[in-house]
Amino acid sequence: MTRLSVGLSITGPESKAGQRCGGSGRPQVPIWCWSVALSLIAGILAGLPSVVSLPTALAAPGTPGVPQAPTVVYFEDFQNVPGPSPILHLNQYTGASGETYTADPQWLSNCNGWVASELQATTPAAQIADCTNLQSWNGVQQFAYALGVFAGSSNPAGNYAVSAATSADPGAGHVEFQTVNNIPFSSSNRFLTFSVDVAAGSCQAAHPLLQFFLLNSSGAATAVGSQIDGCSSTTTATAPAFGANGPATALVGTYTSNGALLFNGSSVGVRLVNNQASGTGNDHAFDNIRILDATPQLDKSLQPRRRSPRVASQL
Ligand SMILES: [Ca+2]
Repeated sequence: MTRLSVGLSITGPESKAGQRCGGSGRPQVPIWCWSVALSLIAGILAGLPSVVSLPTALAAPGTPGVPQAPTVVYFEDFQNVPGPSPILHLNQYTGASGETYTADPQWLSNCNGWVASELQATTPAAQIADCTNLQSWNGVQQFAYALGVFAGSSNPAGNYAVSAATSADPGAGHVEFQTVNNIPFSSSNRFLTFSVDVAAGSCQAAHPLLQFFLLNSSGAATAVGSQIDGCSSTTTATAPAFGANGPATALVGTYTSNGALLFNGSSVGVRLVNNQASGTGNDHAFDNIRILDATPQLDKSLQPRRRSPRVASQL
């Protein structure tokens, strides 16, 4: 903690003896100094309107020493499906606020990009063909279940998440998720960041390497924070036996960016790029994407709050 010492002194016109009010080495402030100071304050106040309007605080009331939770600017949980059927690809899904999404072709094929749940069919022909086998499709459904467990859902089987099970090499640097249109956001000078829930398996092989970007009003992308290793969580969640698979345990976590972007503009978008080229491993699913307003707030207080003139108080 940085501690600052704040001194209070009164300065005013020089006395006839050439000494300044509050000058160094004076143990007490003379009465005439107080008179001069009060006269000056009265003069200033006389020129002010009777009611002074203070600017509205931009942040919540302070809780010194206790960081406040960020404000959620945008949230997508992929639950706004019409039902278990049809099974949608990410670019066919529309969020509750009307938001739509897209991805590069590599992340809309080969068992990637399905908005999946255990409520859906266990043996759908199109998904089995896309995933190359039944076990991989059912594994995608179990990832969604594990993310539901992790998020505390009372019905994990009803949780939908986006699959990224890579039945082929996707190549590095392709877009795995992106908002089609920016989300309206009218504030300025705000620090924005994001978080995402990820479930990952096959972590003995290649790890998902996820880099998030924020898009400004003109579509320019800026990386926010460091690349996320989707296998770096130490938390696990288990989906019970389902379809052709036995119980499946995934590494699960909420990954919050370690950076924030000072943002100005009228709208903001999100882009997720996977920098892992391999499909040997790189098996995951994602859910609960949030854009967060993490603008820092400075709380200040003086201790003690009241002091005599020229006596320091700690800020
Ligand atoms: Ca969900």
